[in-house]
Amino acid sequence: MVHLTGEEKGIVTGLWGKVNVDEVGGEALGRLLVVYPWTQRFFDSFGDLSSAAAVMGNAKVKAHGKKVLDSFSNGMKNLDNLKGTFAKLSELHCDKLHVDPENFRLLGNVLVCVLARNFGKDFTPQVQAAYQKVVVGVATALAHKYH
Ligand code: HEG
Repeated sequence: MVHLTGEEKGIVTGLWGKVNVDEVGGEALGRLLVVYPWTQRFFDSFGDLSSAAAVMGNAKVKAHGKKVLDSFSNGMKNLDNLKGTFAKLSELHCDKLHVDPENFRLLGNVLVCVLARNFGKDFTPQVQAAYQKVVVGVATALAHKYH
């Protein structure tokens, strides 16, 4: 299990307060679908995903990205209990959605890229290190109930 120091928790929650959750979720999910196109197979009801521009402008991608990031935000408030926080969602993604947990890791890294882009020079290596721990922690928690 990942462990964040008190300082890292402060870094992560401090920056998260400035994140535009409505935008960043859609941006991260959209980029996941563009950069790793095989992930589109989970979203065949989302309509036009035929080009990068179509994906990034797709309203369903934006809405689902927001839903995912809201859930991620909930994890940020429960950094000491990620496995408990994501237990139900882990079961859902395994049993009902059949999402390969590797995709959680890919999305986490894409999210770090989006944060780096949005925060520019404020996204120092120290900030990145703290966030990488969080995204690994969330991905591990989401994979925890897989069988
Ligand atoms: Mg998942 C639904 C959270 C990564 C594919 N995802 C959901 C829902 C939440 C969620 C909260 C709604 C659950 C519900 O309806 O009760 N997802 C979530 C998180 C993360 C994640 C927190 C990672 C940080 N999801 C993820 C990835 C994929 C995926 C990487 C596939 C590449 N999620 C997926 C699909 C659905 C959800 C296909 C159902 C979408 C729908 O049809 O509404």
